[in-house]
Order: sequence, then C-alpha cells, then structure tokens
Amino acid sequence: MIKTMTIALAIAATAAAAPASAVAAPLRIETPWLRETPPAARTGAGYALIRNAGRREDRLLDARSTVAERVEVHSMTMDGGIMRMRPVTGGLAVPAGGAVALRSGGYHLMLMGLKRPLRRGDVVEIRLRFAHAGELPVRFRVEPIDFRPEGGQHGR
Ligand SMILES: [Cu+2]
Repeated sequence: MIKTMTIALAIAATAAAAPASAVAAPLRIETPWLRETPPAARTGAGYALIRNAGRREDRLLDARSTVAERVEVHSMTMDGGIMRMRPVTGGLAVPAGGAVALRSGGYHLMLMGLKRPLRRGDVVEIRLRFAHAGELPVRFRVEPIDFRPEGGQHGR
C-alpha cells in the first residue's frame, strides 16, 4: 500500500515537471506546445499531435484558455501562392485508430486577443473540447520559434 502511494506520488511529480502529453482515453495529446511571441503580439499559435486509439472518430470542436480572448482551430492552405488561414468548421476530425497533427504550416490552434506575451518556458493550460471525449485540460509549454518536437512527427 505504501509502495503504491510512493509510485503514485513519483508519477505526479514527473507530470508536474514536464507537460509532455495529456491522456483522456482513447485520446492522447502529445508534445503540446505554443510558439513564443514578441511582447506586443495579439495572436499566438499552438501545436500538438492528437492520437486516437479508439474505434470511432472523434472531433476537436473548440478550445479555450485564460491567456486569450478566444482560441480557434485553424487550417492553413496554399491558395494561388498565398498562405491562408481559416477557422475549421464542424470540428477537426481525429480518425479512429489514427492521428491528426497540429503543426506549423497546417492545422493549428490560434490564440486570438492574447492577454499577455507567451514567454519561453511558460506552461499554459488550454482546454480542448472533443465531441466524444469531452473537455480535456492540456498543458502547453512555450517553446522558441524554431522548436521542432522530438521525432519530428508533427513539427515538419
Ligand atoms: Cu491561424
């Protein structure tokens, strides 16, 4: 019993030190990070890899955080040689047994109306709301502009 408690405390301490991933089975949010911003920036961007080990599709409906007036889910596409961002309508699909990447140049979280700059090393909670998994608080760490997640699976 005491041994079990020790292990639980050790896991809790590790989780507090490094916001590596968040799990709400069957979803797993890997390497959630925010891009650091210049002091006067009014917008910020967030990235992560969202895995779905389940047998049915889920959808990221929306998100919110206390650091911004609102958080939107955006797509980025090339349109006649111009990069365009648009809010994703109807939710972003996370396929059954698959994953969706929020990454530079693709889908991302857009923090609109930033209330303070995002500084390297800060940890910011963003609550992601999914159609099936519900609302999931995720700790995003602020990283330098040229940050690439380990493995590069969603930072390319
Ligand atoms: Cu955007």
